[in-house]
Amino acid sequence: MRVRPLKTGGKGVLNPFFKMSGVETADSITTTPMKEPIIPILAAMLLAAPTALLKADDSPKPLEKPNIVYILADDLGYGDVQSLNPERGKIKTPNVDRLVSQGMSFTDAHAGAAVCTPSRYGILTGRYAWRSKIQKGVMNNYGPPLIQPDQLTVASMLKQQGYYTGIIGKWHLGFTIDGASGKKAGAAPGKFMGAPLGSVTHDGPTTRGFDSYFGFHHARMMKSFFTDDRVTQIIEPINVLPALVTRTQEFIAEHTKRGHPPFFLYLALSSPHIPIVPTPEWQGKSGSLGAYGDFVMETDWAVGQILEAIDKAGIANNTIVMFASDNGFSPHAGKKLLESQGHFPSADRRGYKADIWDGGHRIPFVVRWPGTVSAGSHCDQIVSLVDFMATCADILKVKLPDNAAEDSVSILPALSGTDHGPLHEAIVYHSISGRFAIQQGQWKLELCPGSGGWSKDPSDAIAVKDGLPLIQLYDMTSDVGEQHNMESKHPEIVKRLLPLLEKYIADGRSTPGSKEKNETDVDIWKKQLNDGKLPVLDD
Ligand SMILES: [Ca+2]
Repeated sequence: MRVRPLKTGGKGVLNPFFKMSGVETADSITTTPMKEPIIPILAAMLLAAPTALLKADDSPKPLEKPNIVYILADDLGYGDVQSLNPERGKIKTPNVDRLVSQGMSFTDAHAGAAVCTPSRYGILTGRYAWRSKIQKGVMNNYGPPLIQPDQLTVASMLKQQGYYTGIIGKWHLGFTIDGASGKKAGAAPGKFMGAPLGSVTHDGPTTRGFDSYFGFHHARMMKSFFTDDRVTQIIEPINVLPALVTRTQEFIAEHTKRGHPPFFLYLALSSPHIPIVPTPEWQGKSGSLGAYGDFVMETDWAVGQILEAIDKAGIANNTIVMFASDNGFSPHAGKKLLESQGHFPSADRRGYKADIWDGGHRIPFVVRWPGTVSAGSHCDQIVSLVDFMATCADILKVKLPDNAAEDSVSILPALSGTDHGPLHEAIVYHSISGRFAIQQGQWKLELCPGSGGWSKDPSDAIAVKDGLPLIQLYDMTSDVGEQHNMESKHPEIVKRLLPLLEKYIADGRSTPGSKEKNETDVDIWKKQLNDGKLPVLDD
């Protein structure tokens, strides 16, 4: 199922971590990978004096663990990256294109949900957000954190492995300000949405596995910038992206000094989400593509600055760089103008951010890891952003507990070119209104009659009014644009996929392991959005 490599670059050389798979895969989350050359020494030690391994002094020196830089764009469409959408993408993105040429790009990568909050929850926890309290929409204000205090995050897991963990940018997973939510947080109503200087949070990112935080909560409150647990700066939206870049450059320089532990940096960019505010030097740069085109170009510049900082620090060979977007292109960013200019931000897919159709949740996803990932390779495995946690655990040979990363599957076999067959049994998507879809191989079943989101061609309400079927089934190999509903032609597929989704919900997980509990009841049908109707399915 793989086409690789498209450009130069031979078969990837396996990272030494994978060559030592027989050495250590213990249950402990504190397992430490070791250098390959040590294996023969270890074997000799085992033969000569088995107890020697128990002495700390004789422990092998740990192999330097790869740094992990996860760059998350906000609302960047798959088709906004020119090299991924060469025919219908008109915005120049040379830096992300360079990353594509140096790493593996995924043609079928998806966010766990079609909007910010639940998508980010999935990235950091490896769990679909509809298992948490949030069943639709996003967090609109400050508020109690969605991630539970004792819940393992990818940051806390990596921290246990000796990583320094930092987040720069947008959180959008809830925290309270001085114990308060929303406007109670101190905003002057109608004037300034955000928390004033000096405001303190006691349940922010630094309580969820991150050693440091420099950023904001979400777009509407992006002026209030936190350093760790308090607001230390008020930054105008137009200056936010440059501020994130500067702080990231400093972070990389600081954390690559000799003797510093490996780091995980989660860089959640503010762009190209609204407010669309390119700086003066980028205004007009995309010509007829407007402010959004300019802002995507500035976002691409930001990625280039980060790659340059990594090169400058001399860590490129031991740093995994991942680049993704949290959901599809937002239609509020001016789709009419862009499409009139021949630029199609969802590429060949139907719909946009918020929708259950692919335009809502199919996103650009690129991984660069010299020595493991073949340069210029492409992968058509269906993968999810919720796979991040299991992938990191696999790289570090950590066994995750049953009550963590319940929906996360390691994509390491795809990255190292050793995958045979699908990584996921099936994958679940969720729209802004809480509509579900499940995809297994070519078949995608959607439990709603319309877009499930903002698109009106048709929206669910219009589809119900028009008497359209209350479910949609698409063959994503022959009908990638989701134009031909096959639900009546292939009831046997519906009968196969629906119980699988129901099982995933009931089991509290979609991966092997003990059954876990969701944090609330999950309403699979949302029949109030169907005028109270449920689909009639053949027995
Ligand atoms: Ca977003």
